[in-house]
Amino acid sequence: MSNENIQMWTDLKIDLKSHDLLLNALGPAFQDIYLSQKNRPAGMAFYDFVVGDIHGIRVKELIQHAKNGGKVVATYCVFVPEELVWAAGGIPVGLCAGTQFSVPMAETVLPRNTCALIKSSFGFKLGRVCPYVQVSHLIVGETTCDGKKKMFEILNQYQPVYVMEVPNKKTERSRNLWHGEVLAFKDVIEKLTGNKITAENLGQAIELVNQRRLALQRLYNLRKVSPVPISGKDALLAIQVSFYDDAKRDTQMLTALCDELDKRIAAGQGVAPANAPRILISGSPMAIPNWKLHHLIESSGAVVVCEESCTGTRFFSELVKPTQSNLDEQLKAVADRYMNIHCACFTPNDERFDDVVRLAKEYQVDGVVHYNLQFCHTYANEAITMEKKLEDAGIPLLRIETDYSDEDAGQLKTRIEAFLEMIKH
Ligand code: BJ8
Repeated sequence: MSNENIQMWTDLKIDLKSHDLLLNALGPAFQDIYLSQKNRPAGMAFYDFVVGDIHGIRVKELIQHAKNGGKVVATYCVFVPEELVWAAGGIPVGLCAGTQFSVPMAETVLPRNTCALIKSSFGFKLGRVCPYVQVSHLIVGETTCDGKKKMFEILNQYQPVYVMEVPNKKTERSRNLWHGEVLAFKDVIEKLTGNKITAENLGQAIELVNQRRLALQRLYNLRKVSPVPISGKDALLAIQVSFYDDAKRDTQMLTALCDELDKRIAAGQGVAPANAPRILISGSPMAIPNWKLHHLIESSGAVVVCEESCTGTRFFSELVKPTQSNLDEQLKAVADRYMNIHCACFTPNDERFDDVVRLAKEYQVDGVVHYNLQFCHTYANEAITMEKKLEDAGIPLLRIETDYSDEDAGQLKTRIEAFLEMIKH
């Protein structure tokens, strides 16, 4: 660890002792789960480097941005329209909330029967172990679920939080409400940054984020091929990094990775044998460093080829419709795009079930694993309907409910192996 980094973390009021423990745990886990994989694309070296310096270079960039008068806006959900932040000269950062490490810290305040994602994110602030939280000027939350929205009230006692109201239905009235929320968010961001959002800078921001979405679409399309040229773990890591890396650089690195995968496909080079079971994971998002389920599945001889989640297709499958016209229409296009994220917070949410059946066919999967974090009631309830829809489509489903700890890893592995056996026969 460089002295420069230690000074930077000290300036950010990081609890260095806890932070050391966090980084010391991450290194061996990454070695075991990622670096031990065989036959990885060379383009993954960039992502390995990013994780190897996870609290270093990018944090330095954000601090430099702040020193230049820029603002950093942290988010926990793909509903927050990042285009507005980029347009006003800010940098949006999707906060990671995927480690068990910070869960016990959160449990000193939050109810234990809260989902791991909420506890992990809150624990990061309480324990002062995340430089991305520390460097951000504003945290933007949303009302997607009760646990989150109540946690944001408490988080606001530690750091400024602004909450966007996400409607629960997809009616015209709800769309209008959401449109109003996007307009209000524009005012908040303009006030924070001191910069006006114009048709010109918003147009550029829409293009910037759309380009990254297109690169991710390309990556996912390449995973439809058999044998698949990249592991599910590596694809997951690439998308997790997209949440906080610079959007332009991210698009470039994704494009380079996809160019390499094209060559692999042309050479018939896969990461798993062509007959390895192909799995789609659907459900709760997996924030970095949550690699648990992918690792269990891929170390059991299958390969994950798609994620229907917010760290998957829901993050990039819809573009903002580019419009040459005025700011009002651009803001409307942004609002419309975000209303097409089929999160389980909506009722009804048939589009998500339709998506999973469609994706299962497009990616030629042998089975779907439905993943929901313990105490997440929206996804747990949708799993019931999902099971029925997939049964009707003749697609096997395994329902997994878990948290971030490794306590149930053995039991889950047994269930996954049994599921894969069933698929093979
Ligand atoms: S758009 S999925 S990122 S809300 S898992 S905290 S729902 S109790 S994460 Fe999500 Fe936005 Fe929806 Fe996507 Fe609550 Fe459930 Fe926890 Fe969740």
